[in-house]
Amino acid sequence: MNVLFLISDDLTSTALSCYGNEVCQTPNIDTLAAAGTRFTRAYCQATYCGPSRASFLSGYYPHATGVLGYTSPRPQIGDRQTWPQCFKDQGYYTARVSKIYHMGVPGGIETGGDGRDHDGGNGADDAISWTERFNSPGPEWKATGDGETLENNPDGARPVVGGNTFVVVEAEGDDNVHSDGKTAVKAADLIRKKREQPFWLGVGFVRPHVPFVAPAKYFEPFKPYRKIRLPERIEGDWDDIPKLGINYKTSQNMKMDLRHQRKAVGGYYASVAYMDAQVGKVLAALRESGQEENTIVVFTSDHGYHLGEHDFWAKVSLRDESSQVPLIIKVPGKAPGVCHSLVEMLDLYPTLAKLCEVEVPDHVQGKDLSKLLDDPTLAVRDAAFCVAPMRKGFLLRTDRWAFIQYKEDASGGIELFDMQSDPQQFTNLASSPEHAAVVAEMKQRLTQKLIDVRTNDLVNRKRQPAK
Ligand SMILES: [Ca+2]
Repeated sequence: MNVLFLISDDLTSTALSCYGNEVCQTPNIDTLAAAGTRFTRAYCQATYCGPSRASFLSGYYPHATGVLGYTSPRPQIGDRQTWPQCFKDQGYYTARVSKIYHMGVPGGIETGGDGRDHDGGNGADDAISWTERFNSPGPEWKATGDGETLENNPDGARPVVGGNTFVVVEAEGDDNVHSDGKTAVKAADLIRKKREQPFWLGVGFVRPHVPFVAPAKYFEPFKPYRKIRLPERIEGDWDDIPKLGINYKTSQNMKMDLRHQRKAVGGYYASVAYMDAQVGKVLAALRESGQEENTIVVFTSDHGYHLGEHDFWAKVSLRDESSQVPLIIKVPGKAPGVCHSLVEMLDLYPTLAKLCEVEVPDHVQGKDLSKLLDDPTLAVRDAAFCVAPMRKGFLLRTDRWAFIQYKEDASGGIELFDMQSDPQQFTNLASSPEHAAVVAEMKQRLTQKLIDVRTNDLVNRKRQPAK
């Protein structure tokens, strides 16, 4: 079996039509979902690129390696095999196109590296994981077209800028002007190429990560932007949550009025629609190459995203919109299904290894999900674990509860949401006396989870400082 691993950047499942979005249409991802197993409760292990990617690629939780920022896990894991490396060592051709390990967006895409001095311009990449690797440079925010900076631009005086900033560009030209278009072309080439070995091909799309840049036609379904519906908001929503629970980007600190907010959602959706079209090209190439019946396809994102819920925007938050990820696994010959089990991105490494009969190293901290692909009513976990080191935050997500704690001793505050009666997470129950027992139990479970995470074969290893 080949593995085709498709990963979008900063994609919340709530923006996909196969996860219920009625405005943003993603027909290509939907087709894959209809033919595979769609997971409704998959969680990343960290809510921003660097630590999330280092985690599922290395097989360790962020607090096992200590990779909580934008570095490669390699100095921490020594000669232990990453997920693609494990396949490479057992006879696979492994390649990445564009962003698989962390890479700065838009900086790294503009330059074809990551805009930082890591690994010769390949970001937090890990050369030994790959037989070959390819970058997909693109103009990003400098693309020719109709551009506007939405963030911190109340009077409209700010020009279109780069960096991690909400910018929309309705671009001139076709799909292949941009990074993801080039990524699809390269991935299709690699799929068509006949080779002796099976492949593990990682295809990294950078949209819908900011800047929201796509060919103008992808914006049309979302115009006029004034018709975009923003999420429900309630009075006093922030009053019962700790300071660290207020996300790092909000409508207020980004100075985005309702017009800016609606355009941000429209720009995000256009970026998702553009990315979905590129996914379609890669899947068409797979079909045309005659390898659909011996290729496992995975589609996911490195973490989720807020589109105005609670007046929060972007990533980092540990609420479901940000910590939950889309996850579709299609295995040839297996019946399609929808699986509601809690699962983690860490589970991908052992699951794909099992499905491909590749030997999994002992260090891997995830669980094998392969039996869920035969029977989606099964469950493998009673909780998913996710962190936001930037906010010193920890999430333990069980069937019923979302328990979020800030700082290891909880001194930064606690949030407890009843996901059955309050799926939008409006009411923090952490200080309600009738939930004291639940809080105490979840606190204890979180403490134990961190102990388990830190009990691993790296513990006695002399750490090399991260690059
Ligand atoms: Ca990301």
